[in-house]
Amino acid sequence: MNNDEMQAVIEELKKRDDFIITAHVNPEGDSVGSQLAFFSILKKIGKNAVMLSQDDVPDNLRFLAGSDLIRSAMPEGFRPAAAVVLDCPVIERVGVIQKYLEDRITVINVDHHVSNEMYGDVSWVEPKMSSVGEMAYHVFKNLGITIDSDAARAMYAAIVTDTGMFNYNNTSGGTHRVVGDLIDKGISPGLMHREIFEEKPMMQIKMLGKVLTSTQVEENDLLAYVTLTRKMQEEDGVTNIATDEFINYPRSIKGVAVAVFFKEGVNDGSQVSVSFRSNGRINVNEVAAGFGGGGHKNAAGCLMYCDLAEATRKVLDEVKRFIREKI
Ligand SMILES: [Mn+2]
Repeated sequence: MNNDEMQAVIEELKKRDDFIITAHVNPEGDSVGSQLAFFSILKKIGKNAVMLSQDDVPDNLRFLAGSDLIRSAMPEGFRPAAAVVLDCPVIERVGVIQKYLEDRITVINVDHHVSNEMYGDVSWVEPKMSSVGEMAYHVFKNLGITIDSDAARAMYAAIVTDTGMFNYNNTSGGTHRVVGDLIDKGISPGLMHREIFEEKPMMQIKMLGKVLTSTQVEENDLLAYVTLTRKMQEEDGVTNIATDEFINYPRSIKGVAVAVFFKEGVNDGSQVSVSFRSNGRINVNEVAAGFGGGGHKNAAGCLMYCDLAEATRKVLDEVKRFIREKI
């Protein structure tokens, strides 16, 4: 662990009084869970904090206590001295919240993406940690403050989502020791799992069905990809379905080294979001970086500003080049 970086962050938390806490657009378990964890930390050391997010908390995370306090605009008259920016490899990932990060505000960058640009006045980055939720746990421990069951749930949600239910390679012994302690605070993994992963809207399952029928494999089954078109999304009149798990299906095909998920924008057909997963050696962070995106070695993403056909061709060409080079 980068202890000096963590200490520098803790010093900033102690030094200031009024904070905003924010994370990336399209929030998921780690961004919401880590915001709630840092909110709890700041409250417990007697600070004022406001959680800000461009986008709403997704339905499956609204059971987390305090998630209703996450708002999209700064409260009237609140003048923060510092901003805790979580789970964002580049500052632009906060979206419109960036307008509140004026020059006089100290930016405290806490993240676990290997691609992090160290943009903070203070930056603490742990590429080996599963999640920012796991990092937050170490802040609690370091400050010697009690983790109540709400904070334990928030950190558990962050970790269980960012590790793909402890399936991904970012799950370490350290992750499990943290989770073991969180469970000892009285939380129920079964209930957490049910809330986060098994309260899906029926339409999500139907959409998954359509996406699965699009599955293609190439390069001797080393490359698998699926596509969600704008038309598929519009057919059923639903466009706000959570699709982040869909990439796990092509990834789970035997022998696949790289899986790709193409999702055509609903409002704007000239925008395609692309998710990558890899099993083993191929670093999809590098693939995504070639298109202005980023992430981790085995999980990354980028946004393409072209039509679906062009995005598919460009991305697959690049993935194939990586496969031929590395395998
Ligand atoms: Mn994360």
